[in-house]
Amino acid sequence: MTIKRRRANKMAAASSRWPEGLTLHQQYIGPDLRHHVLDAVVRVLREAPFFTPRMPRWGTPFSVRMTNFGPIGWVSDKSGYRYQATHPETGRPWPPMPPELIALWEEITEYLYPPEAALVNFYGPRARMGLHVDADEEDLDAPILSLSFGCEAVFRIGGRKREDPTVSFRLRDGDVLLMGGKARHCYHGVDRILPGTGELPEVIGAGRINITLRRVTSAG
Ligand code: MD6
Ligand code: FE
Repeated sequence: MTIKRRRANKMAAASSRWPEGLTLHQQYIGPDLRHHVLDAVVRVLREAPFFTPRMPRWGTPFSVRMTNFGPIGWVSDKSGYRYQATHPETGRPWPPMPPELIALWEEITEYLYPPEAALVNFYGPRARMGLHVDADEEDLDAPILSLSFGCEAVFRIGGRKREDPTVSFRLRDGDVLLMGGKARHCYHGVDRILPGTGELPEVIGAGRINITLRRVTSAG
């Protein structure tokens, strides 16, 4: 299984469609870190429960539910996408970013400044995320670091234009995806998750958790 997985990954990486600056670290998160991070997610939910983001203007709900850690968090509603310091429903500040996540960011990105937002996405069995580019950050040089837990996801990434050719691969429990360089500006999304392929703590529910760590403001 591992060999097959590595080969698939190599093949994807060798593909001309694999964006420069995209690195998949498969099964990077060991059991201890996994435990700490998922524990932190369970705790965050008591203070900052999942909310349902909505599309700007029309207010169509996302199928993915969200919450955040850190001084600022990403939200979306009829008035648009943005970062803000408080939960859109409780009005309270987001819980602090767990130190383990800051350490992981430093270890993998080697970026000079720490992350300010950790967006936690929960995918139930039927949730997906359409093709998008993350562009609400002021610091667009900073990479985005993405962590996956629970069920497998079919992740797709293309180029700077929506119609550019794409490459797809699975994101599995414990995988860490680094999106830097050119990849930072590429369209990407989650086509679907594969129900029954992974476990999460019962209070979270069945599905997938994705955490993206982001530097938002331009420092210095
Ligand atoms: C997800 N991730 O994996 C959705 N964005 O559930 C993202 O949209 C994403 O994984 C920027 C960088 C990495 C990502
Ligand atoms: Fe994204």
